[in-house]
Amino acid sequence: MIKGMTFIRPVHSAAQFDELVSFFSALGFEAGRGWDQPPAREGAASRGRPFLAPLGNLEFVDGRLPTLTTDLLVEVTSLDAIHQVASHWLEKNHGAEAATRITSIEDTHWKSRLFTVQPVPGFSVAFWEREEPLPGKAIALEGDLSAHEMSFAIVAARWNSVITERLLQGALDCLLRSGARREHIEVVRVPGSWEIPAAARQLAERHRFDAIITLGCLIRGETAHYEAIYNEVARGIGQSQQDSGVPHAFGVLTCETLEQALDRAGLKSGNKGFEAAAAAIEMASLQRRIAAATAEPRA
Ligand code: DLZ
Repeated sequence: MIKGMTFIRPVHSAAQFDELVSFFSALGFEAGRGWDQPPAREGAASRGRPFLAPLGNLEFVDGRLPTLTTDLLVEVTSLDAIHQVASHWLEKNHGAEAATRITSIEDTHWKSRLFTVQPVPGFSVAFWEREEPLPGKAIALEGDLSAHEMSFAIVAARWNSVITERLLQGALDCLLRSGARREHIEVVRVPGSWEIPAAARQLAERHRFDAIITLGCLIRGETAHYEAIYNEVARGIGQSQQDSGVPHAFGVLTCETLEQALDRAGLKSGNKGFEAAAAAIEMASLQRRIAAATAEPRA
């Protein structure tokens, strides 16, 4: 099964390597797991620093290219903000030369806007944004799956921890791959699912988090008053969401058996922790978009 693609870019000096790492970090790319290799007997030392984006693809083009002069195309959602960060980085690192290394934002022949920047000589990146975010579809307000600059709290129950720890790993995996930073994720553990609503509410009321992710596992066969507990947990989480206005993702599994719970925690039927985190990101993003779209009264 294909898992990922890596576009390797050799850099021929330590200074340029450091500059590229600084530039890509400044723009908010998530850093992958880097590596440093000491000098081998007949070779020099080497190091690698991967940068990740939520989506990537390798595109072959026959005919007119989207842009002629670039090594890498990066699709973004806030092109003007990215242009500002790139210009600022260039001014800080290259002073008077900065203006010669970045173009202004221009329309393309493919219903998009684009600019090109050269963080180091010989390597250029083009950033672009679609004019129509959903080509072919009616424009609707929708959240995306970028968790960049977002904060999350995860409330995980310890009861049935063999399941809830897997849900937690799934949720963290989703948040980190989507651009959230580890230091912007607060993990809170509670004894059982019954305690999730109280902790979720307290966290939501701080208004420090863009969304709350709740993770627990109730197994019918092993839980007395299963229906009553489940209903109360669901009601409590829903009420915390409505009262606070902070999105709460519901990742509390309700299963007949432990085997069924394992399937939903990463074995056969996906990982519901991952899915809950994706829903949390989308709702946090949607909330920002609704706020932005409705800030000004219609003319
Ligand atoms: C007591 C209990 C039982 C029987 N079963 C579960 C369960 O399947 N999943 C779960 O998350 N928690 C369970 N609990 C613990 C309660 O949620 C709660 O933590 C305790 O009753 C203490 O208030």
